[in-house]
Amino acid sequence: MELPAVTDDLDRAAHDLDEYGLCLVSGALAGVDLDEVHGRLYAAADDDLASGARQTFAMDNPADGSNTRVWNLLNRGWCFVQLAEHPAAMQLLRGLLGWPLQLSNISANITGPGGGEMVFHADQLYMPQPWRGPQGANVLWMADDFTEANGATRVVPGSHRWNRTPGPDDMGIDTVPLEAPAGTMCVMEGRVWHRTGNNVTADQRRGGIFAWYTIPIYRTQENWFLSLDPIVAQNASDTMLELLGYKAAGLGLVNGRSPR
Ligand SMILES: O=C(O)CCC(=O)C(=O)O
Repeated sequence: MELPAVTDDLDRAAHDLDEYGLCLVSGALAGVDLDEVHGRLYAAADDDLASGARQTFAMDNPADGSNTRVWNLLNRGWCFVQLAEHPAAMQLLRGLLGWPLQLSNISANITGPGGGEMVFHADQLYMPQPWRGPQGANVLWMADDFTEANGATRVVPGSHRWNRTPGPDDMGIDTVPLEAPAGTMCVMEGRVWHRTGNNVTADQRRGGIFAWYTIPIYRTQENWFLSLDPIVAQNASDTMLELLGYKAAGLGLVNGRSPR
C-alpha cells in the first residue's frame, strides 16, 4: 500500500485523487503565509485554553486531553478564509465534486505528545449508503511537518473504491501515515478510510487544518448563519459567499432569490 507522490502538478493531483482517493500537493500555500497560518492557529488554541473554551475531540476517546480541536477557523484569522477558498483546492474540488459546493466546516485538529489515535472513519459516514461516489472531500492543510511519530493522519489509499464506511471488523486494517512537510495540502475524498495517528513524541504538536466540503444537499456541520463573524461575511469574495450559502441558486433562497 503506497501513497501518491507529493506533486505540484494539479493534473497529476486530480489523477491521484481518482486512483488513490487522495492527493498531496506541495507548496500549495502560495499566496498564503505558512508562518501566519501556524502562528494564528496556535494563538487561537492558546486563547481557547485561556478562556476555558478549549475542546478536545478525539472522538473515540473524549478524555484524551492531549488533543485540541479549534473550531470555525474563519473567525480566527483572514488567512484561514484564504485557505478555505484557495484556488488549488477549488480546482481539485470542482473537478471531483462539481459546483456549487458548500464549506461544511473548517477546524483544526492538534495532536499533542501522548495523543491517542482517533476512531477509523470515512468523512461521509453520515451520508446514506450505498455510496456511488464522493459526496464531499476534506482538504487538509499541514501547519506542521506531518510525521509518523507526531501523529500524521493514517489513511488507507484506494479505500474510496469500497464505497462504505469501515465497520468493527475493519479496525485492524493496514494504514499508511500521511507524511509530508508543513505547507502541504492533501485533498482526500469523503470515502477514504482514515484516522489521526498516535503522537509518540515527547514534545511535538501536530496541527492539521481540515476544511470539509460537500455537495450542497446536506446540512453544514458548522451553522455559519449563527456562528460566522459578520465581518467575514461582509468582506467575503463571491466564491466564499457561495461556499457559505450566502449566495445560492436552487436551495437556500430567501423569497425565491439568492440572499446576496
Ligand atoms: O487529525 C487527523 O489526523 C484526522 C482528523 C479527522 O479525521 C477528522 O477530523 O475527521
